[in-house]
Amino acid sequence: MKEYAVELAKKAGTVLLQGFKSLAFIKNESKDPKQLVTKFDLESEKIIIGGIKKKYPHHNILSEEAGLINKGASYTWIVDPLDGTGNFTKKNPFFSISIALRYKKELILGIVYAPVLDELYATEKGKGAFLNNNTISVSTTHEINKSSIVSCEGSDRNIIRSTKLFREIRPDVLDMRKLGSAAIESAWVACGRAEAYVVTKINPWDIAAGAILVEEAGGKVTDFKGRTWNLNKSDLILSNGKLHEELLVKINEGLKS
Ligand code: LIP
Repeated sequence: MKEYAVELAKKAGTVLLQGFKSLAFIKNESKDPKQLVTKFDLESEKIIIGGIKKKYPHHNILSEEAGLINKGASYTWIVDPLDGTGNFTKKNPFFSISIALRYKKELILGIVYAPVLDELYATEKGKGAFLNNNTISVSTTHEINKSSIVSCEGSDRNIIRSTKLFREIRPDVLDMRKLGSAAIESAWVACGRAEAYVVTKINPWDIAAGAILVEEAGGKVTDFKGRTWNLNKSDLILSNGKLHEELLVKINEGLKS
């Protein structure tokens, strides 16, 4: 199933790459300016969902544009055909495809593919995490003043809330950035380019593959109370594990302010 997911991600990536290179102007197909959907999200989704339906017709699929296709199965594919649509439309190469697979309540596979960066992150439960077939692991940094944090508000319309987190965390860390693709942001934690990713109100398709990548790379994923995370929880922190508790304190201080 992993090989097949990689194949679909690469196929969809080729289409996104062609669109990215050729595009002069990309139309937002959605009426809501904050809810970007381009024809490329839809084309990519068609390839991935079509592929899953063909090979695994009895599996459930949860996808950003198509919603939930519920077959009552134990397996659910969780797909973001274009994560970072805002970047894509602005010719920023930080966009990706995210494909995860859940068996019952457990994530068992995750693929994040960033076609312009030519980076393919892949993991399976219990088998470690890989970037372009090389093993990756979270960073060993445990000093907060040496840490780089990635962060975004997800689909939170209450921007003040995520700004509070930024205000509380930013003074104590080396750097804090918003990359514009949750899947890439989590993959960066998995490969040690950032110490943590802090996000509010994120959708399951944006984060599912990234979450299992971070766990398999030796990191930690929890909600803001430090409790076990699951796909129904949209506020979360993914970290290298070493700074997790310290960041949780800051997050909760920030939210109180
Ligand atoms: C996007 C995320 C991004 C987040 C946006 C949005 P999309 O996903 O990955 O980091 O800030 O709110 O959810 O919509 O491009 O798939």
